[in-house]
Amino acid sequence: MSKAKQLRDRMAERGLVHIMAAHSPLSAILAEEAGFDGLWASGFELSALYGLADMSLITMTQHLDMLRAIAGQSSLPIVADIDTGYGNALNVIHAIREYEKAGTAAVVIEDKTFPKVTSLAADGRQELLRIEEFQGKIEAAVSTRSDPDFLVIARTEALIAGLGEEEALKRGMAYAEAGADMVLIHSKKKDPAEIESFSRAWKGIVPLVIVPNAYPELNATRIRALGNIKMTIYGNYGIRAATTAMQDAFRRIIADGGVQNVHKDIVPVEEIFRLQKMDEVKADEKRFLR
Ligand code: SPV
Ligand code: MG
Repeated sequence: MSKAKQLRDRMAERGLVHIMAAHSPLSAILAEEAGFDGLWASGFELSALYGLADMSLITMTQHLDMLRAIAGQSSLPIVADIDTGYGNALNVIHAIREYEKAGTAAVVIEDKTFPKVTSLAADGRQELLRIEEFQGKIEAAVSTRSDPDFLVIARTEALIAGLGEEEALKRGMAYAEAGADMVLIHSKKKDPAEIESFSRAWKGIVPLVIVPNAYPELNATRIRALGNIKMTIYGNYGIRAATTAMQDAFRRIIADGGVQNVHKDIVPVEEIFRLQKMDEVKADEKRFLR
């Protein structure tokens, strides 16, 4: 069964899937162990991993390289954040071929112009494509996929750009008509009211996806109550959790003048050995090294 089918089946069975951001194979392993339904190959997280802003600075090759490394260490389906699709509809065709070959289950393409500006930044320069042009990109993605279960998710940034609910609904409907399997509606409001209102007003034929980065109170119970949101992506929680843990440990080591205190509060090296599957390596050593 393809990973795309696995993701579709899980959505049908559970009603709502929880997708965790992964910026590395290690974070993907940890997300799988924690019980998530899939992984989000986040542009924001990978950019941050390189110490860069999420502004189309990371190339498709860099993103694909990391995605392949993640796919090699996790059995979870991967939802790839391909930003604007790296250009126009022709770039999208190339991207879909490459992402499908790399083992992706779904892609999210957003209706911003290339190069994009990250969505949550205050005063971000948020320019949107013409609806027809973005429909062309969605149609290109849908007609390029070879696995019919591969999900093409259209993301509208209309609320992020401050264009209001009516424009966001119009865009979402137009993208669903162009063949998108789901519509991702993004918001940077601290209050979930904007997303809840959009979800109640949504009359489209396809389900919704959300990324509750700015409005964390919208938990699974509230999401399920809305009825038409089938996927929730925890878009920057991996890199934020990792940063919190490293900042804390690094600051304590400097403050304490050594690792004598901090070592008790972080995982022992044996836990890293477990994640590296050292037992398998040891068994192979015994078996093959002569
Ligand atoms: C990402 O994780 O790269 C996203 C979500 O696209 S956000 O950064 O909130 O726009
Ligand atoms: Mg992104």
